[in-house]
Amino acid sequence: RHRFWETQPVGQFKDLGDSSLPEGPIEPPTLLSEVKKEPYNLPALYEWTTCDIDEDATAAEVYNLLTNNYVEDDENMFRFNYSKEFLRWALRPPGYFKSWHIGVRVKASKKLVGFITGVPARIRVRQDVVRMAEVNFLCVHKKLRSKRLAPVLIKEVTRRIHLEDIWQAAYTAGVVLPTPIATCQYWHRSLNPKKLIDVGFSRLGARMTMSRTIRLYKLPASPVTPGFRKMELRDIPAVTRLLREDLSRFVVAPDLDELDVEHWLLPREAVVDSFLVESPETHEITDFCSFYTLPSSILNNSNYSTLKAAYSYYNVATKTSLLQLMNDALTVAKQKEYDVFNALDVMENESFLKELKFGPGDGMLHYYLYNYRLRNGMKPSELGLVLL
Ligand code: YNC
Ligand code: MG
Repeated sequence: RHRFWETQPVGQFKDLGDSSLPEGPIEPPTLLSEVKKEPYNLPALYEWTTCDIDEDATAAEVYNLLTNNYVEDDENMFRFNYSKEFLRWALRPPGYFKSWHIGVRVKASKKLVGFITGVPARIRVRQDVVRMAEVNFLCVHKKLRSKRLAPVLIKEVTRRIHLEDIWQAAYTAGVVLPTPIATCQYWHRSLNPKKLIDVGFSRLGARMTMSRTIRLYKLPASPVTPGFRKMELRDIPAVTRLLREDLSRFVVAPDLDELDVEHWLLPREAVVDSFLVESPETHEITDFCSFYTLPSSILNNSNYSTLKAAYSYYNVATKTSLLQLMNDALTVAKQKEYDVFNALDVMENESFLKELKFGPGDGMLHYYLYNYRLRNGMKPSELGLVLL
């Protein structure tokens, strides 16, 4: 059934109930000298390229490939529209490898038609902190689909990851592959219900009028928690302590140090937003919330071209209730004119989704590990990892 994935060191469907299989790496590392030195063969019309996303021209090519060919919803109404600045953030974390930003070009025209990336991360699985790659942005131009190019891209990124002596990876996909460690659901909280209904993202509820709907989703003009403010450079040590403590509760979570927190969580305009609560009395940092910005192109609508979406990222509540903290996050997202706030049912998120008027989305997000077996599936609430 999965001609490619059946050949890879991933949990296989046939092994799902087998409790005799050990948790941990499926295959041991090989000697670096045994890793293939040459890139995998592409069909004759295509060639490999390493994409330097810092170059404006290359960033524009990647941006255009993804804008026109990347992930769409099931009904082909919306397509992810990652910004260039977002891509630079996502692809250049501490210790990144340029060689893991891989493109495929048409030899004759040099047109970019394929892409895949990895970035390094330390991910903890139970007690075991593992050096991994986070693999993302796999994309093949619409005109070249179903030609088995994706397995070649995946094998090539795997080879280049192995060359850095890394043997495990984490990734998410909307499709079911062998085999998910967890299956999560997106929930959506309307901030601009009129636009969401106009573009077909949501529908007017039964026995609801537009004005009642607008009132239903109304938020305060500003956050209500005393001491709620934007995260700054000086907050990195306190935020790192708060996050490390919180993430220790999950079965799978990133192992973040201060450099990671500076990169992944220090606010960047229209890329990532982070807020915290500083106690007005003790000046202690007690709570933290964050979201990233990922607009979607609206396909075939004459009034609107983009949906401005915020995605819940890492949140920690110790003194403030998570409910109030997330209502403040919704409030700042509304102030910043986002149309919708999205969240997965990972971590503690279930505890606020219904109460804060999120509605379940259609379509699932499956989480995977490469070359690492986890014996039983995990509940979304046991996952402490958000990939972009
Ligand atoms: C997918 N999303 O099952 P089998 S998510 C992984 N992730 O293989 P072809 C995928 N595999 O089943 P197409 C996949 N989608 O026969 C399909 N596959 O074993 C598998 N869409 O290849 C599929 N981006 O080239 C099948 O298919 C084989 O032309 C078929 O290309 C697929 O970034 C794709 O959704 C996704 O651009 C490139 O449809 C194309 O359809 C496309 O004939 C729109 O491929 C955009 C889109 C995917 C977003 C993402 C995470 C990717 C993870 C890849 C796996 C990483 C493994 C770890 C590697 C490092 C290891 C170390 C160390
Ligand atoms: Mg293909």
